[in-house]
Amino acid sequence: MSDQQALVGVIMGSQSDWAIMTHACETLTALGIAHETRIVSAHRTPDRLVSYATSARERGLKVVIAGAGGAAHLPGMTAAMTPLPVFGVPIESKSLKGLDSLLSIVQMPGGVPVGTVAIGKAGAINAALLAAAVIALEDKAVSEALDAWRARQTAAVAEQPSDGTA
Ligand code: RP5
Repeated sequence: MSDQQALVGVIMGSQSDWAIMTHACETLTALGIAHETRIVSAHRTPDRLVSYATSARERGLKVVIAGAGGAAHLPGMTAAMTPLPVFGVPIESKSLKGLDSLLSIVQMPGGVPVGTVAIGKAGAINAALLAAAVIALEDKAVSEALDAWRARQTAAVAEQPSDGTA
């Protein structure tokens, strides 16, 4: 989807976050939503963060998904510098299992919101689905793709549990 205008910016604090953030991108791709990916660290590349966040809206992005771990300032600092909706994905950290990431991202002061999702893969997928829901408000194709995705998910749930031998 690199030939299309990206609607969602998927950013992450480190290459090490990609194993989780790739699930956000896979979900966006499944829904036909053009997106871009960047490594943007609040601590290691602060100038890149300022440039990315302050230009996000004028470049045509509609939503930013930001994943970070540990002292996870990336989503909050991004939200401070763009009026776009920002969804924060807490990455599981080695020392505190992502609780540090979660609290860093979710505890924003009133007035600077970050929509914070679950730690790890589930959060990355759900951030993409939330981004899709925002875009679907004004995009019929994405709205239909999201409806179909949800219908497939529902259809995949068996009525009865199985022991796996059937
Ligand atoms: C954060 O520090 C990143 O988002 C990452 O989750 C964490 C560790 O980064 P690396 O030391 O693996 O580059 O900024």
